[in-house]
Amino acid sequence: RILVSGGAGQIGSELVPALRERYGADNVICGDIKIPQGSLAEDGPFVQLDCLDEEKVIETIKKFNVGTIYHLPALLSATAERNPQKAWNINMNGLLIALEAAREFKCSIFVPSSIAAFGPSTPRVKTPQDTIQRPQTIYGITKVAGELLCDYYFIKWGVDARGVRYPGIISYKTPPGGGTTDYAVDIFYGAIKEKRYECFLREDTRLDMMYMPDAVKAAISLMEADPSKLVHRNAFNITAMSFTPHELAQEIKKHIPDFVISYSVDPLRQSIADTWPDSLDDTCAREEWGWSPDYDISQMTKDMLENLKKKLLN
Ligand code: VAH
Repeated sequence: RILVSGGAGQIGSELVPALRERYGADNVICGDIKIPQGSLAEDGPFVQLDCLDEEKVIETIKKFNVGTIYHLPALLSATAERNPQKAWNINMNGLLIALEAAREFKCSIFVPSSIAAFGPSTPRVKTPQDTIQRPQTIYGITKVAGELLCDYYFIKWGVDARGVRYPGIISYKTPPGGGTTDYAVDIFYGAIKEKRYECFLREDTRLDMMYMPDAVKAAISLMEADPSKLVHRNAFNITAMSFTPHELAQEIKKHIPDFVISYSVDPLRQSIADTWPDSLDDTCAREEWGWSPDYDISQMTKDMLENLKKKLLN
């Protein structure tokens, strides 16, 4: 069976249903510290699970005979920067507990990293898979440390740990969760509700992004990949598109011609975004486990507006 820890978060809310669809609802346990509304807790097994509660994590793995863990709990970049000690505790001690459990019970484990794992001294354009990683945000530090810890558990104990460096993820099912890239989610709410959006990043801030269906596909594809073909493990560069707030606003205007974007830069989140790459090179993911995205900026924008309209206007 599969345990998705942090399963009620931004990625988990869409990964859990996709896994249940693929493997059968009863085989996918959603665990989260907060009990979600709706289908996550109704369509299959749900466990109230604090990733820092080692006993409960082990009890859950034994009770459900878990063979694969998707470990998603983390404070995202902006939230983490406001509470670095709490971010270290959740992002690192939560991960250590999951890795120890994976080692003891021979589970495979998916642990997401992020473009935040790169810093200002990293090559910004077509950032290579193997390059310097000296992030200057606590979130990025926990992501690099997480990558190293996962590779350590693989090298030392053979734990089947795999991960991807996610770019900003855009989705309509959950509200934005304290990330720097979340302007690219907020903007759609503003476009539909008020035909305007005040963006907290500069109009020329270029960042890698990905639509949620591709983010979910990447996690499942990597965990189903033939391990003998994996040269890398933690964690693969993956991307789907790279755009600026100005370019995204132009794309939205193709559907809502009188949409207006304005800018009121948030120094904290701008300083975070300025340390991240402009575009990733995801050749290794493509070569080692067949990665390829389905959504580009125009397909994502069309699908986001259609689905968010339904959600907001019903
Ligand atoms: C954040 N959405 O903004 C997350 C992600 C690359 C960004 O890690 O913190």
